[in-house]
Amino acid sequence: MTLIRIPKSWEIPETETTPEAIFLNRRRFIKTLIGAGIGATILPMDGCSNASESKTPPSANSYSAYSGLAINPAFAKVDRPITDQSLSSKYNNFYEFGGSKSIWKAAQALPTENWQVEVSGLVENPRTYDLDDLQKKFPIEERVYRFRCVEAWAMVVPWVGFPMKLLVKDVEPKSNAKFVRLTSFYDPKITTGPGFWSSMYPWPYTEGLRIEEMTNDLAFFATGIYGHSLPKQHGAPIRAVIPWKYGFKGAKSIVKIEFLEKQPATFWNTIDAHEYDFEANVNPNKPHPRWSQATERMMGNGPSFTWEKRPTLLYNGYAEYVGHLYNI
Ligand SMILES: Nc1nc2c(c(=O)[nH]1)N[C@H]1C(S)=C(S)[C@@H](COP(=O)(O)O)O[C@H]1N2
Ligand SMILES: [Mo]
Repeated sequence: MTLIRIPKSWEIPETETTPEAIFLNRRRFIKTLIGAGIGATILPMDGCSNASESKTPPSANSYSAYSGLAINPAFAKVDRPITDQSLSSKYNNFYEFGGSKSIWKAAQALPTENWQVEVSGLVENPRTYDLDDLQKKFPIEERVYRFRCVEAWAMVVPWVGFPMKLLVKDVEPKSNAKFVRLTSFYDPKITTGPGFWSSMYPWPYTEGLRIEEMTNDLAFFATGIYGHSLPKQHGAPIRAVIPWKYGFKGAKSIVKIEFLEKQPATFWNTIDAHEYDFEANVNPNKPHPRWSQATERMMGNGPSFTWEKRPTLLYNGYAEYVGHLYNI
């Protein structure tokens, strides 16, 4: 039992419900400056929380429409309306391009031409796919999924892509492969992120799954959203979507997929394992160390940002698909 009252997320000002920025900001600054012999008391605690997301000139967010897209009837809709793309495409987490939610302009610097994804490690068929290979090889479909960030904001979006299990089958993991590590694009000349302190993060961004999680029906590689290719801020040209886990598990702009025997170190888990556990399943009964996870803020589906308070669902509503993985 803790005596510290955990405020409901609605009671926390918006700036404090961004643990993946503010918290890190403070903690790592404190560590670094203390390391440099500067006392923590003189720190401007919030002074660095605004990312310089306007450094990159805005350019057209160009993407191409998928034609003849198959909608998977099993995932054609959920019981909430689809979030308007004018909202979801302007409220993102992509730390490579800034520490705020408004990184969509800065993310246009991501170079997505001639993209390649290297698959290696404990597999029979290591290989490098280009984006065309992936989209020809695996049937592309649309799925409407709930999405829940660990920070308590949530949305409903129609992803376009293919189930991870098809790729797993294609490369044939060896029997000792137990985990997968997904690595995001990183080039410090381009992914300049939240200014000078970006170098304090354990770049590149990596995430990981158990193989049984990766081969679950729901685990998805998205190459598109809303019927068109992924905008850069959503992790173009290919990102992971694991709808029963907190959003940070879904690495964006993937360049490498490695099959491993041991659980890999991951980005947020390395920063703070207590706040960002490796499993990271959405669970209303397991509070984040700094706030309750019992409710979520669903992004409005109108033209402006409104937030609807909703109860958080166990496994984000996907218990029937994934419950057996966790012995419930
Ligand atoms: N490479 C990379 N992937 C990432 C992140 C990131 O900062 N970098 N943020 C994660 C977090 S915390 C969330 S909530 C989702 C946000 O996805 P969206 O911006 O497309 O909604 O991306 C995840 N994938
Ligand atoms: Mo997140």
